Amino acid sequence: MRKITRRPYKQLKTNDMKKIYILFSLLTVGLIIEANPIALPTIEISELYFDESDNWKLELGYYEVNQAGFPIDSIFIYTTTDTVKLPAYEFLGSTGVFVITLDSLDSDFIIKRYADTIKVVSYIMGEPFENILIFGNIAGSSINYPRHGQSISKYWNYYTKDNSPTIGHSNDTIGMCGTAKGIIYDKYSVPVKNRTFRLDYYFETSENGEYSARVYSKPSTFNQIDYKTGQYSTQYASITEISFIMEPDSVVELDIYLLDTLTTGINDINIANIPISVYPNPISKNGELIISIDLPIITSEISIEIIDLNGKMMMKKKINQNSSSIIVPDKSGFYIVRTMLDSQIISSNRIIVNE
Ligand SMILES: [Ca+2]
Repeated sequence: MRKITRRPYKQLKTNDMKKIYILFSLLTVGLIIEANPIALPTIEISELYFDESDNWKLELGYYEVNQAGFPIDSIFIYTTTDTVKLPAYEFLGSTGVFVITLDSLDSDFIIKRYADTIKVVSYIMGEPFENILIFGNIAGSSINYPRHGQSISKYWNYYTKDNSPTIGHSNDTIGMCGTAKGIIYDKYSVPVKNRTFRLDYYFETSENGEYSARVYSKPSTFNQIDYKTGQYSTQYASITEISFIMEPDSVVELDIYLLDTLTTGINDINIANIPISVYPNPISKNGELIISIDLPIITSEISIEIIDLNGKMMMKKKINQNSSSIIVPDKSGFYIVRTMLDSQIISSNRIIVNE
C-alpha cells in the first residue's frame, strides 16, 4: 500500500478544511477496510537533466492519476527565481512520466545549473500538495549537482546521481549505484564471514569477511545494518556510524564495525530440524558427552545445560564452536541435555547416564 506522506503546505481556510476532511475520510475508509485503498494522485520530480548547453529537462512522474473524484486541477513549478503553471496535460494511464523543457512552457523559466530548489505543487480539489528537490551546495540539499552526462533521478524514496539518464522513461537503477567495499568486523574485531547483510541492497561477506555492496549514488549515513537471520527474515545490528558520498559507478572503501552480536533467527529455523547430536548415549557416570551442532554460524551465545527430570540444573557450559563436550553427572538416571541460544531453547535431548 502506498504511504500517504503529503500534506498541505499552507494555512487552510475553513471550507478548504472541509474538503480535506472529506478527502481524508475517504482515505481512512480505504485504509481501514484495506480493500482497494485510495491513494491521492501524486506528481513528483522524477528526474532532472542538463544537456551539453546546460539547458534543463525536467521529468515529472505521476501516480494514481485519472481517478474519479480526485482530479488534478493544476500543476505549478517553482524554483528559487521563477514560477510557472504547466499547460494542461492529459495523463496516459494512471502512472507514468512526462518531460518539461523550456520549449514546452509559455514563459521563461530558469533552473540553476549547480544549485536550486525545485518545488512541484499539484492542486487536487483546490488543495496544494508539494514535492521538492533541493540539489547542489545549498541549505537543505539532498544531493550534489549532476555532472555532465549525469541526471538526478528519483528511485524509491531517494534522489541519486545517475550516469544513465532516462529522461522520458521510468527510472531504473542502471547507472545510479556505486560500490562500497571493505571488511565487516564483529564487536570483537573478528571478520564476519559468509553472512548476508544489506545497506541499500543485499550482499554477502566472503570467507575473510570482505564485502562489496551496491549502494545508491547519493550521500548516505548508516548507523545500523540489516542482516539475514533466515531465509525470509532480517534483523538489524548497530554499527559504528559510516558516512559517504557515492558517485555512480565508483568505489568507496570502508570497513564496517558491528556493535551488536549477530543472532541466528531461531524463529525461522525449524527447531526439529536443527542437527544437534549428543553421544555416546547411554553414557557412563562422569563420562564426556560430545555435542555437535550443525549451524552455519556460531556467533551467538550458545550454551549447553544438563537438567535432571525434576528440572534441576546439574551442569552448564558455554560453547563457541560446532563441536564441544560436557561432563555428565556422577549419578545414574535420565537427564535432559538442553542447547540454548541467546536464552532460547533450540534443542532438547534425553540421555541415559549408566552406573
Ligand atoms: Ca527517467
